[in-house]
Amino acid sequence: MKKIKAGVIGTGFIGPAHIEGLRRLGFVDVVALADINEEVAKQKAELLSIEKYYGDYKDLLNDKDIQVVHICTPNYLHYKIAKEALLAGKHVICEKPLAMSSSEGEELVRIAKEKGLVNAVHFNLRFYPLMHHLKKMIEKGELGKIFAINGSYQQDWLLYETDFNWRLLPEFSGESRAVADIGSHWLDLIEFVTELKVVEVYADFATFYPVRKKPLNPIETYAGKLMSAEDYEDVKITTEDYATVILKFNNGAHGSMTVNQVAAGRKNRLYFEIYGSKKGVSWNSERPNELWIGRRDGSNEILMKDPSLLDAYAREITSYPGGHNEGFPDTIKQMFKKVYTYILEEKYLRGEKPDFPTFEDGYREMLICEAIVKSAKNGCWVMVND
Ligand code: SOE
Repeated sequence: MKKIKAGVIGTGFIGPAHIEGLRRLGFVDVVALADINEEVAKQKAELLSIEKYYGDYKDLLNDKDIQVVHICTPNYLHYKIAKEALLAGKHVICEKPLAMSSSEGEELVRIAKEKGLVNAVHFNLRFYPLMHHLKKMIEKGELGKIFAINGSYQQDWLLYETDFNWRLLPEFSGESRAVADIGSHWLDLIEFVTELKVVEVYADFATFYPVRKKPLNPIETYAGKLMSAEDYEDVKITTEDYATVILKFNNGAHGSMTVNQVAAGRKNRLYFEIYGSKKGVSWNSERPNELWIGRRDGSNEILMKDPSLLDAYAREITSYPGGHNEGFPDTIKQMFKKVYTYILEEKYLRGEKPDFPTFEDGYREMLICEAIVKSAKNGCWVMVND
């Protein structure tokens, strides 16, 4: 079988997860990686058994073997590298958020279109089979008219003032932190399953630690949990630890989203509940194989992920029978399977609609995020530009 060759830029927390997902497909060879300098790149390449390594991402972009580039760097590099990769003729899979501003996002959408290249943003949470199933339930009208959508995305890896990461600093992560980092997943997932659009937002932000203690040596995402409280310097923090956003949707539904990166005990929990005129549903990413379905005039139920019980659209992204849990790494594999099949079967050359999140979706999240930041600053309702 013909294999597609990929290169991964950035090998912190998420880069190795991309590499693992790609390897599980069987028809993709990860031939090279790039990191901040040659020494780090070499170390990571040995650790991950990757043939070629580059201390400068530009050399990876010039590598003629590589057809697809994965951008797994801190946020501030996404736009710059994605643009250069597209101009170098590579298909691009970029981490979220796509860029630092909607104008950058819009430019990437335009360039990808002009170049006719495949582009994807890593909103992998769509690829829990029950999320694909729920999308079909809603499409078939099983929930009725949607009235209310509420939920949260909460984590505790930044709970202590000694927890530190590049995401805390606006020059690396953008003006917003929690909303851009994890709120973007929640918003993308809700718009994906409901096919509704957020049209107006009202936000309240809080930064509980206006000053944090930064370790003198670099550390990776989530690694702070293992450090002791010494050798730190004080750093001023302006990005939000917490946000609650009230939402209005284009069908008249109302909702709210809370994001919190200092929520003790919540490791990485995306939660939502959607209430319609016929049924309600709720789901939590820490128990991803269970969907609660609520009724007023009958028994509530828990639908367990089992291919035989799912819509064909969801069955397509399950790899194991019921009772065999599929989790976070599986969402990555399933998303990449769609993207790489699209490339392999040259669907982009025929203009077929991609069935995965593209730069358009990344741009859309940038627009919502900007409206949320504006609302938090000005204390008023803000329309989402479209
Ligand atoms: C950190 O909050 C993070 O790694 C996010 O950036 C990811 O998108 C999420 O999947 C896990 O947490």
